[in-house]
Amino acid sequence: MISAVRPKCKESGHNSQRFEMKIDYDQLRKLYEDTCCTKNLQYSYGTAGFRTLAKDLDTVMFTTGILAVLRSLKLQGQYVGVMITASHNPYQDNGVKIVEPDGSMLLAAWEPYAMQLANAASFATTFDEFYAELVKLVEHEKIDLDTSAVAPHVVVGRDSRESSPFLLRCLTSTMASVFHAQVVDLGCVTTPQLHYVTNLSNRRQREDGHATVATEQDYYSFFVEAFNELFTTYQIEKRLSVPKLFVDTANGIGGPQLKKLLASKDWAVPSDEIEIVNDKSDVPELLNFECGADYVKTNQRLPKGLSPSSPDSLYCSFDGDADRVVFYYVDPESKFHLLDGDKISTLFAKFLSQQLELANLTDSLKIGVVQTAYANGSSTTYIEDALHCPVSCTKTGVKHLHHEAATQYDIGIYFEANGHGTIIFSEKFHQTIESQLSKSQGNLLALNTLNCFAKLINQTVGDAISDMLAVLATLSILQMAPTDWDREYTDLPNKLVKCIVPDRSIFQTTDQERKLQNPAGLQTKIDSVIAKYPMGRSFVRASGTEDAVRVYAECEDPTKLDQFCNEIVEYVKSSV
Ligand code: NG1
Ligand code: ZN
Repeated sequence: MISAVRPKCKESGHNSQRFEMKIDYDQLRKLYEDTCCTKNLQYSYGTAGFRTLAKDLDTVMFTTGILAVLRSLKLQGQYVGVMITASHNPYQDNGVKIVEPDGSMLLAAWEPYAMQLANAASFATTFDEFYAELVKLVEHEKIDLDTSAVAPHVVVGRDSRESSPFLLRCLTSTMASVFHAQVVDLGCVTTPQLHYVTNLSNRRQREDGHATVATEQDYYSFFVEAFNELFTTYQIEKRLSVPKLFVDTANGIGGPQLKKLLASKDWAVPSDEIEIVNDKSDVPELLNFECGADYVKTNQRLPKGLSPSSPDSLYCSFDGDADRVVFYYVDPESKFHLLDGDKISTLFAKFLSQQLELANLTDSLKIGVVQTAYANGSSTTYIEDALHCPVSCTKTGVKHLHHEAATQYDIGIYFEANGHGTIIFSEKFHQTIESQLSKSQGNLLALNTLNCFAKLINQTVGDAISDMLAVLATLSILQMAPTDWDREYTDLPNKLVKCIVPDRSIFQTTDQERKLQNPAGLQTKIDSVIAKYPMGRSFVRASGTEDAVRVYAECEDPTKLDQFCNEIVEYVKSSV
């Protein structure tokens, strides 16, 4: 351990005299050689962390484990989270991402470190080349590796993939043995549960020096209580406004976790009102296969395992790690209607604006909706013109939306059209509501509703389970059927296609990804196509998670949509 200090990395040419790596060099070397089998692959830490074929992730897991420990040491030993998941990707894939102590995504300034360390291990011909990179990072961030004073703390979780237990061993191999980290393994959890537990563990430690780490059980208790409180506040009989909700859990981890929540002794809604389908999380190859949020959103049809029942029934689909949810229903003419992330954010915006108005707080608390360019144009018009709420547009990627929602609004509602989103309530929101309630001032029902609703939302990250409960509560309070929700506005016909190009990195954008700067001249051509289609809007950007360029198009006339989109695609193809 601290005894075997490596003498200043002589072989790697690293010549710092100031710095000593107080870790077991030989042990680290042995684990590196045993674990890092995948070599010469370039890794990039994108919006979703690292994500690729599971068989290629051993090296990345090893270095990400080290980085999580360093992040915790940098933050005085606070709990840092690590989630092993590839979300909606097929079962052969896997991935990993680091979570900050407050439950948000890894600080952007540390993403390059994640890549440097992974690529150093991937391309190094000797262990010392990798070690030199590690030393450089530790020095640069001035991290004290003397764990006798502060031990690093890490919370790890994984979704239901078959490859995850092996990858977990690669991830944690050095944590305790080399860095003396306290590692809490949550086992199989949803991504939002990992975020929630990481946040709660740190809050407990900070607020009352609580030595025990939070658990999955805390999550169930908290959200069930919040749901029940909201229903009690409203004195609604504990029945949903829809006769039945079918939940497609994509054969992922959302299935078993939702079942645990519904089995909580305090859960009061009759069990026959919610039915879970596609819950075979123990059959690896079924994960996200012809089901789940991504499948339903992309194909705009019912997933496997569901057939139309009554038009009053509501359906929803989670993705594989349950951080996204989309809703839908089928009308009496058997037509499928999608209620996606845009519809969820507009429902919440309508409900919360009403409550703010009832509580007479519209002047003191600012509510707003944050979207990306993928939001349907009709939703933006509806929020601005019908709800009179401000709308912000950010780049794709939850961290951008999250940041805007947290910094610009007291109630910042953000959702990507694909169903990933949440609501951030500011400190001022909590103080204002608390102060009004303590003085018993104003409309107590509205104040209590706002208070309870804020608890029902997982503010650390988009959460399929918590968002689903919040939608059910909102529909019940507003006494809305799925058709009423859908009727608030009508989506413009739209299309999203993938274009495979030799090098997607040449597609550089500006204006929150709505305009291309490069390839030169392409945007002018796109603009000339858009001008031909009434209510036309289109943009092109390189995907951050796939080796492709995405083309989005929407226009008034559904019969012209394919032609509109194809014209843009042709210009994209001819520009490379
Ligand atoms: P990319 O591949 O960068 O378009 C996709 C989604 C994002 C987000 C990330 C995962 C679309 C169009 N894009 O990003 O919204 O969910 O994956 O973090 O759905
Ligand atoms: Zn996901």
